[in-house]
Amino acid sequence: MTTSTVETASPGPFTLIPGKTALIVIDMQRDFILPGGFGESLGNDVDMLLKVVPPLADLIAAARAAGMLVIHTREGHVPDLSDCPPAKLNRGAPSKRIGDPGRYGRILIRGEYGHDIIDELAPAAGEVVIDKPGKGAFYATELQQILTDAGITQLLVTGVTTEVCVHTTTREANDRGYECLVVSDCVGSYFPEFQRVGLEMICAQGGIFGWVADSAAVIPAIAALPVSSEPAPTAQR
Ligand code: TIU
Repeated sequence: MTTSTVETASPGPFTLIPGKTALIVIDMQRDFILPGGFGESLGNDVDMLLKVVPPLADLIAAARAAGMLVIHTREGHVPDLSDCPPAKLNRGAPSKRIGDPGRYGRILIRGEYGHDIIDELAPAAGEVVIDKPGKGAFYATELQQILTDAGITQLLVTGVTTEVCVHTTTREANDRGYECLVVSDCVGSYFPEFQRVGLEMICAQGGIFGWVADSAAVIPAIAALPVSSEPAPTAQR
């Protein structure tokens, strides 16, 4: 089997295994990325997340070209909020709460415009989209079954935010035995300090949660993989 290695990953080289690696793109939704959405209602500067979009678009394109499984996630809730615990709904003092009307429809509600993924990173036909009520992509979703069915053992982790949904998902994946490489310029935080420390925490202690490398290192490694001939899993949308 022809593998490909990201030599400059921290804490050490990360070898991509063709057919066993998936790209997961976490919560690149209008509600987090665009002004007027949930992220901004929490008091955050959403400009911090926009810079993730160009390198992530390039990474997704490389993964698609290699025939790699690409999985998108969306954080949100059903319209009656029955899947949103009061502890999440009532936390903090946002200017708008989950379910309130916002610039892009009801905030973080499935089916609303703001809940969907930004146009620049729209899922391609047939790509998996996981709707998740929590911060982690494994909690109360079909993700683990999809990965098992596809024979995936490694995840390239991207999306927002680094210290919240990216971290929670990486930790969940690590506990389930997946090897995770977090792509540093393809994850974003509203807080520069959290971005820096969040990435350090992933690969500290010999890679306690996984590996970290930037897209300039990961994209050529993906391009060097043989193109997978496996059929893409059925769309979940
Ligand atoms: N997707 C995700 O990270 N959800 C959040 O609520 N992130 C925050 O940083 N608030």
